[in-house]
Amino acid sequence: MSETHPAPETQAPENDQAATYDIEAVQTKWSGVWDELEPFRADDDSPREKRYALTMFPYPSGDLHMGHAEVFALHDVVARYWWQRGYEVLNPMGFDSFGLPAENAAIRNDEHPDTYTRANIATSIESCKKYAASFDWSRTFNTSDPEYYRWTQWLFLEFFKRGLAYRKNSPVNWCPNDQTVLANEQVVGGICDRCGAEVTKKELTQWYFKITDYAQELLDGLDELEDTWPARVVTTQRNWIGRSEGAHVDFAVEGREEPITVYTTRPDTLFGATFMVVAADAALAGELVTDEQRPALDDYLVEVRKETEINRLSTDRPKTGVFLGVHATNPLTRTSIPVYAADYVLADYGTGAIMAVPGQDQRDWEFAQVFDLPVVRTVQPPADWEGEAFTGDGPAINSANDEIDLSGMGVAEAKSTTISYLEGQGLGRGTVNFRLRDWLLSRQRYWGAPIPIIHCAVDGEVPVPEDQLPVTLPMLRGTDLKPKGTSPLGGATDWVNVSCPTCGGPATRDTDTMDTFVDSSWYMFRYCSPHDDHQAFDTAKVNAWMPSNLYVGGVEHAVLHLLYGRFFTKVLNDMGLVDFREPWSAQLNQGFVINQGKKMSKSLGNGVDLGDQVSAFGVDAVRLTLVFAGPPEDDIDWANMSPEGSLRFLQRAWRLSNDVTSSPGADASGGDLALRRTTARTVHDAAELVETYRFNVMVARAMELVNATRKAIDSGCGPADPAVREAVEAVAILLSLVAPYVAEEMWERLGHEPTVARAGWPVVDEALLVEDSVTAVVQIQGKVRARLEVSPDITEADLEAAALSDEAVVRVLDGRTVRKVVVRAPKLVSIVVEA
Ligand code: ANZ
Repeated sequence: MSETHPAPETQAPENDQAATYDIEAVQTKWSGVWDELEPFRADDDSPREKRYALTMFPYPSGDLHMGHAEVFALHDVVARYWWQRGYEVLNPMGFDSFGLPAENAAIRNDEHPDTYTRANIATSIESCKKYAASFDWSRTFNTSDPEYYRWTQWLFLEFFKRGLAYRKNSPVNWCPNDQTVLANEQVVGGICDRCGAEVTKKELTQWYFKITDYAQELLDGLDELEDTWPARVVTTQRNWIGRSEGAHVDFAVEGREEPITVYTTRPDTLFGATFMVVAADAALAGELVTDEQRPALDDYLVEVRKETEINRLSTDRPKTGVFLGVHATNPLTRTSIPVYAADYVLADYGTGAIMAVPGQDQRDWEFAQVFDLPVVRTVQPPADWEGEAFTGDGPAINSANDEIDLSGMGVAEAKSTTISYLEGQGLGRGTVNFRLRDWLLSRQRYWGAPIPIIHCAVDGEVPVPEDQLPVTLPMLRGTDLKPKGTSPLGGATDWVNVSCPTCGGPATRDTDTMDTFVDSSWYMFRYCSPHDDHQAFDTAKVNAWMPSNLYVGGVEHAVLHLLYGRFFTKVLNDMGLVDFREPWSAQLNQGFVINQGKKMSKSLGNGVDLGDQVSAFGVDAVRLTLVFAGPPEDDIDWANMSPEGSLRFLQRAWRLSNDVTSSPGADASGGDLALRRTTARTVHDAAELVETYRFNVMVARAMELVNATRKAIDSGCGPADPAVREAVEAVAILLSLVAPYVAEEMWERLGHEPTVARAGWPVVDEALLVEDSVTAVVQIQGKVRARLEVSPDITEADLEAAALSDEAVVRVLDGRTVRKVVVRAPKLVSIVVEA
């Protein structure tokens, strides 16, 4: 690709410092050339080593914005660098095209969501191409295409067959605005993360993926990602999975056969359990309550159902609850303790019931104050302790009976002693608990992949036979799609009513659709064989390309998408369909593009339009500005950026390519040594800087090289020196990672065939990296008196001699007697003289 041909005749006049290139003309010219050459088409059969550069595919909500511009520019540095280093690079792009915005737009405009989706996708692709993102467009797809969601449905059925997709009735998160259920991951602080409405609870039968089966493994897998994933993503996932170690303890209930089992992380405090609390909305509360107390519980439940989870767990709310009319027995103190129902215990965590230890748990303490219940401390607080519940470590007190004595033990020892005792007595057992819940995947909305299940009165939940996939969406549009609490698909009766695949009797289709996070949990596999119509993906190809070597995207996906994709990968590995268990080896999170210190928003009127920026400064200058702004993880305040300055730099770099007068292929070995060293050092460091994601520093170094080359042309070796050509070619290749249009233009002016994107990384002559002199400092009485240029391997004796014979040193010594000379070759000579 880098064969040479004579330099074009259209060169600008030498040293014409005012010459500039025509941005529009350059962009149009090279877009056409790249369309023809397709330099970024990934070849499955290439003998080169493979690299997979993945960036999170967008939701097609309109045209590209500054956020896309940033992430694509950063991501492209790495993808293009890998090509230059000789890898075969898979860098695909597609669209996560199911979801609510298209559906809401369809209702507004009385059209089909597909119309809106397709129009946006076409605009986005055109903009991506103009933006010169190095995606392989031959592999693109949309998750809303039946050719794609056919396989989403197939995967759902595979999960179903393995017991990993199931239906259950339970209280779920309900968004009253979007009229659909939400996964726990989609509720942030009690608020719907899509529309901002307050989320309530509703009792519904819904589909779940059994992600909890993989809780421990999802946690363990993080260990191997620790060095290559952003620390905050790893920590967020760990916390979300939320492993805790504790015990299940059984409390016998007076007048009832089954005990109440609680989950506790503090079995050591069991002697201090003076009452019990059951989640008011757990089935257990209804089972335990006496007839006398039932009306009180029912009244209370009405209040509880209005509360968000976040409020229920908050520590600074007055405690409320209802006595259930029953008592249980503390298995260690053997005393009778009352059982309450309250909202601060959640129905779907642990067992939905707790032993309350007011001496050691603040919420229990507060509850005990309201209901006037006894407090028994079981851990001795420090002497100066003035607080309420003491949650720290300390010696156990009040913790003995005739069989077990914890007195004086610290928390850890008391825990394990208690667990052994309970296990021996059959009263409890040590256990591990996870905060992670199963993934609620069904949605009561139209624009998603239909759940491929048929409900039959005789055969129950029957999978749609594989040869009948995909179950395509029935044609609904406009107001038919209005949310009404149940899925709009229910209204398409012709579509809903089918015969049972097993018995042939009357049956109905499941009318829910899958959460869009199901679509995006496996898209990275599909890119490896995107048009395969026999299978979801080709295992051999996936194993050849994956795991992906870098995943670039927003930190907002730390839990949802990144956890679900990891879960899918583990299941697919268990199915024998992929030979790895983590899909993304390394990850980079970009910051936000903000303006005037604030998030861009319509209401603040501080939005920056990408199209306007590109029109004013060109694609290259916008990309360069975004990459040069700072470390990729940091936010970029556009108000502080200077795309004008970026453009000026690019023009300066371009002018260099006009000045070179040596021929392509000229031997640089006899060229100006200083410039050759600068070029070699820059290229060498640039590689390391890209590999460690310090792209901004790489750009700064390219800028320095441009300045050094300009100096060499104007006042040093002149434009004919082959070292100048070597430097300018290096500049073009470095710029090809960031500013592809101007880099291509330079490359052509330097007499090469397109494309610079595949020219290959410049070969660095290692000898040029060796410094041939270092500066040695000579001090007399601690004061620097001279600097000597010496060889890096000078001996101590030679360095001492050189220092003592230096003119400035001789002058300062002025004949005084030297008492001591300390030599640290090659950098320092320190001379001490008689006072
Ligand atoms: C007694 C105890 C004493 C507790 C003590 C804590 C401190 P993590 O670490 O988050 O797993 N708990 C158990 N199930 C609950 C539920 N469904 N709703 C609300 N709280 C629940 O928390 C486990 C602790 O949270 C358990 O340990 C239990 O209170 C409470 F000094 O048991 B503990």
